[in-house]
Amino acid sequence: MKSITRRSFLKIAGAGGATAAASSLLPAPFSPLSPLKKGFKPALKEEWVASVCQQCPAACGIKVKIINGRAVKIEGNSHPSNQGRVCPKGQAGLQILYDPDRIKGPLKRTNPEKGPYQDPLFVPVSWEEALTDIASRLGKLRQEGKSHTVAFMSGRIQGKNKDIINLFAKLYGTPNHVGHSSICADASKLAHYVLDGNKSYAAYDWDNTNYLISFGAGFIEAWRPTVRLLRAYGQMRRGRPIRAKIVQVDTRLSVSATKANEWIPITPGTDGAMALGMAHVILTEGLWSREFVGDFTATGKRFKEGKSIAPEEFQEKWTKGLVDWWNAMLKDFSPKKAAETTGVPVSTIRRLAREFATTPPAIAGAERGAGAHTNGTYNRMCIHALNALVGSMFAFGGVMYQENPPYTPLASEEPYMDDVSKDIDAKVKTGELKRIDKKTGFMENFYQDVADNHLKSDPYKLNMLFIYLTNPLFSTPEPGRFYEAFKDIFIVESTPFLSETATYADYILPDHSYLENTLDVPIYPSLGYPVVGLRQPVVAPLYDTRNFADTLIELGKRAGGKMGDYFSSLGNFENVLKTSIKGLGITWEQWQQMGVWSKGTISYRYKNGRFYKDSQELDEVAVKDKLLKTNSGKFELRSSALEEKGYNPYPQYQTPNYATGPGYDLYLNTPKLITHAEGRGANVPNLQEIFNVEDQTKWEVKVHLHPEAAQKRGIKNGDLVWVESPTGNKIRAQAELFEGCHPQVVVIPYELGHTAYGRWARLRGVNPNWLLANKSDPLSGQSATNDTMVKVYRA
Ligand SMILES: Nc1nc2c(c(=O)[nH]1)N[C@H]1C(S)=C(S)[C@@H](COP(=O)(O)OP(=O)(O)OC[C@H]3O[C@@H](n4cnc5c(=O)[nH]c(N)nc54)[C@H](O)[C@@H]3O)O[C@H]1N2
Ligand SMILES: Nc1nc2c(c(=O)[nH]1)N[C@H]1C(S)=C(S)[C@@H](COP(=O)(O)OP(=O)(O)OC[C@H]3O[C@@H](n4cnc5c(=O)[nH]c(N)nc54)[C@H](O)[C@@H]3O)O[C@H]1N2
Ligand code: SF4
Ligand SMILES: [Mo]
Repeated sequence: MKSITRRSFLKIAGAGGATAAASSLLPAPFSPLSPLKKGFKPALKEEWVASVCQQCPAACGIKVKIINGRAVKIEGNSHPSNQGRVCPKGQAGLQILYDPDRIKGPLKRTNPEKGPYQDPLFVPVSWEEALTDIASRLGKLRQEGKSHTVAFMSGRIQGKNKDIINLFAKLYGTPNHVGHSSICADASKLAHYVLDGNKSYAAYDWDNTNYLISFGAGFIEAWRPTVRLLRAYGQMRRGRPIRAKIVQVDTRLSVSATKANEWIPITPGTDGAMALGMAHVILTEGLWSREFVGDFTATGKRFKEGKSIAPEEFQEKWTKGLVDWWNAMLKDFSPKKAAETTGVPVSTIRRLAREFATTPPAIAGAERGAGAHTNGTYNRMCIHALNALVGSMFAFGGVMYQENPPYTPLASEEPYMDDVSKDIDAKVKTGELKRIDKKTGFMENFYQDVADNHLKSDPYKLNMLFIYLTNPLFSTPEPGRFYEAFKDIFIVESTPFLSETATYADYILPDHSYLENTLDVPIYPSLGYPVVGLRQPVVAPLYDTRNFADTLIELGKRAGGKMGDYFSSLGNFENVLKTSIKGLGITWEQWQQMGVWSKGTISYRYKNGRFYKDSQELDEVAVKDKLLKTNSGKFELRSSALEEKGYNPYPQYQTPNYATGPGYDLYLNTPKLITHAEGRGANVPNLQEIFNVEDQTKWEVKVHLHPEAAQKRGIKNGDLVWVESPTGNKIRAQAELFEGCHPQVVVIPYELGHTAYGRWARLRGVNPNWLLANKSDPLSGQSATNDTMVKVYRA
């Protein structure tokens, strides 16, 4: 209401008309009447600038209203993903830009002691002084043969800045660019890779699907991209004659669950077992897609519980290993067994399996609820296998992958590698030199283990660490490990905010805030076709800050030698982007004006047993090349990729390796709410004002417990309780009794509990990560966020 009033007021004022009626609608303290009376002039210059949001990874297109050089309003731009909409986090972006606690220029630490209670005693320095010192330290370490002890840790890295970090690391001579993907959602990507050859999140044809079963993915509050999903939800439920059915499998009654047709509470970590039970039903009841999966060679044959099938009895089409999977895993995994494991009734598993298989096109989706467990990859494989059984891969209304944007590649760095960088590169390739995270097998990163490895000098100690858009002292399990580890590392932070990690920095070389920054931002897999937004400054930088990519390019130039030559040839980051977008066929000016480039169409489709590119049928070779990229070119239910590396190749259920002990009898769940802007939303007042729509809390978190669990412990609504975990840490907060908690689950939303960051975030609420044990899925490296058990008692 308020905004409408204000807007209509501006209209009237702009037209120079009477203002009394409009102004009387405004509450007194905000009334612009008085300045107007004193000769207030309507805006001199009013414009909209297109850019890209950074409050979460969804990369929505935004347009920002600028009046006389000041950003006053954020709205959605016409971008294919968000189509003119933004979520509350996107709206709140001005509070990032105009945050009074932003770091206003480079800072240097003067207190040599680092610790949770140590004031860094930062003093302002010039860019020149900071860069000269850092460049000389880098040079010295390199000369001493320690270039590999320099590392980068990065978080929300969206576009070509990733290439810049990787190029810097390669030319300088370190294998250590550790991204945060292993505390994010790597199990999903790996499950896709081992089954269908695509190491990627999937895209989904939401508008045309008729059935979604979501295993621990926050369909309309998290997952990604949130606004796209909110739009899809509207379309699925109201935008067409036949409504899609949505089933939310979750350990709590989330907003997504309340908005679904059904909420299926499940024992944490057992989603894979439920999916296996469903697969068993689909096969024994003959509900699989004959066109995608194939069929028995003889009529009348069936899958029967407990009975093996001979391989020659079944002729597969686009899957491979179905019979082996059935014999090894599925034949005995009856709905009864699935029910015992998951706590979901047999009749429900049966019914959902039947619905899923008979309501095409159907999607089995999942995210961190199923994946952030020690059995995360296998859980996700069981779920993703359902998509193959019903023929949803690349189908209309089904699951797809997304083409990458056709960027023009940057000049190859190979000719610019000198003896040091070549030597490091060779040692990494032969395995002689490990990364600091000691990632193995399929892992992309093993971020959460960096602290322990450094502390144990295994494989070595780090000397220098660059931090970009990540906050390990807050976001990791048992962050105390990082507080200990980072004491003796020389840290260069790029944050515009004094985060927990920044309090350990030796230098802060502050990045622009996102509304002052420049970056290409491709969307996550979602629409099925590539879209790249341009994040561009909507106002001139308020302070003495620099784009982190430009800071690195500058340090690269100062390295001299071949590395210096390479970075000099790049020039600056804007040039990098201008070169890259040539392949997109858009000019810089067009991109600036539109804020987005999009391919606009999905090329690849599957229909009735055949694959097509733009209606041209593909042969098996093309399918293997473009779509089912496994060794066999099939959806491998017996994964050759896993088998090659000596792992059990089947989608299967393994009991999670919960962190527990005597008396730890409740599972801890620390989900994201829609107001969660990664770990950065605690310092945004407008988001804190609406923080938790479920329990109506603002500026704090409560410990959610099922009333029965509370009663057993003598806990009443509003009591202060301790939550204690096997890490030895405990946190205290108010209890909120909620029937929407699984009776064995404690829910503490993730976002608050900062000891640093800014005046609004600091010392408000609790950070449940102090309770989480550092456990991981050995296949993907995914941090097992959901596998810690706790005890709860009255404080
Ligand atoms: N609002 C918001 N959205 C975001 C982000 C953000 O910062 N804010 N960040 C984005 C990022 S980086 C990511 S990785 C995605 C993650 O997206 P999601 O994975 O969807 O988000 P989470 O909240 O981590 O977990 C989802 C759900 O899993 C449930 N859950 C926990 N344990 C279990 C279990 O054992 N089984 C089942 N079935 N459910 C369980 C939780 O209750 C929660 O509802 O979100 C993205 N979208
Ligand atoms: N318990 C629990 N833990 C979780 C999750 C959960 O659901 N529950 N979710 C996990 C997931 S999915 C993810 S992706 C991670 C995210 O965790 P992180 O990768 O740590 O990301 P953030 O917490 O958002 O921290 C980003 C940091 O970057 C800095 N920063 C902010 N803006 C800018 C900028 O514009 N430029 C630069 N250079 N720096 C900036 C700030 O210091 C900020 O603290 O957390 C994980 N941790
Ligand atoms: S979904 Fe993410 S990118 Fe889109 S407006 Fe919300 S916070 Fe911004
Ligand atoms: Mo994430």
